[in-house]
Amino acid sequence: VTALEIRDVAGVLQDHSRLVILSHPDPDGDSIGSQLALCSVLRRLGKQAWAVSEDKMPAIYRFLEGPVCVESPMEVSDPDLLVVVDASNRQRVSGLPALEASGAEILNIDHHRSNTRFGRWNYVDSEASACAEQVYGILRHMDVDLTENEAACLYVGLLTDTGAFRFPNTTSGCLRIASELVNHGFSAAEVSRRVFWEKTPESTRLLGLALSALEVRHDGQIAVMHVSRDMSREAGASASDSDGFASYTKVITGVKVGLLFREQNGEGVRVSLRSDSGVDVERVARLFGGGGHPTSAGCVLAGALDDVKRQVVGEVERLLDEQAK
Ligand SMILES: [Mn+2]
Repeated sequence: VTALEIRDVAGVLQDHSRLVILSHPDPDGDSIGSQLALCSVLRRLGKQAWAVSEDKMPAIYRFLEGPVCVESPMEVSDPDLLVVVDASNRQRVSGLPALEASGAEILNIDHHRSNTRFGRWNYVDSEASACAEQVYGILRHMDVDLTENEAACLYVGLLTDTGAFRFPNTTSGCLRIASELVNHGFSAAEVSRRVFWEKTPESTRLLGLALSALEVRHDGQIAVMHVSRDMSREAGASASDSDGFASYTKVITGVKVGLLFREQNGEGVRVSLRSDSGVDVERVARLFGGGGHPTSAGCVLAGALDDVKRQVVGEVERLLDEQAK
């Protein structure tokens, strides 16, 4: 296991010729943007490269595909390097089991504080606002001129991981990189609109149902929102129609922790936790086998919606009470 400096990452990439880029399940803007941009650049450098996932690409990010698409691990043959982006541990890598038999080693590029350094080489920087920021830095070191599409991919990574430049990880470094990316020709306004303000009618109807059932608890410090299977059915919505709802739990004045509970189509309840800096909700997510960042984390629990709510709200109350002491 080797910890890499940014300049060494470029060397590892250059030393290999058949590279697979993987990331976490439930793809998001940062995982997809980092995968597609890196894959596209590596191909332009004359390498064989694949961006791979076993998970479905959310429709809102499909406009980033074109030069490169996210493929199934089955499409890959004989890789010599597995590049994992934006995943904190080996269990959080979609498609990895299918590729590990190749014997190819792992290069781990990530910005989660909880990263387990699971690669042969590890470039972990928890100060980076998004994995896309790390990828941008690596490509700068390689003196790569980005295409418009590659720049848009990395911009989407920054945009989504900072909640449209609202979260505490919105640093001057991140904004400087965003500015440099916008110089490559894509429209920042158009990208924001596609990612955040283009909802299906079903999604909008579902948001209305979820907002009318929102509750504020614990002296106004915890907001609890849920999306039940019944609500989804009533709105005619699909699973991805509730993506992004978690942000709405944090808009109420005085709320320190926002929680979104989504009943899955299969088993279990998906929980999204949001907070201001100072309240580390990743600790709660980790108690339930999940993870993420201090102000934005998630986990999936087995059990009925009400039971899951009770368990998670209980732990958040404990955390807030502990901090109030
Ligand atoms: Mn990320």
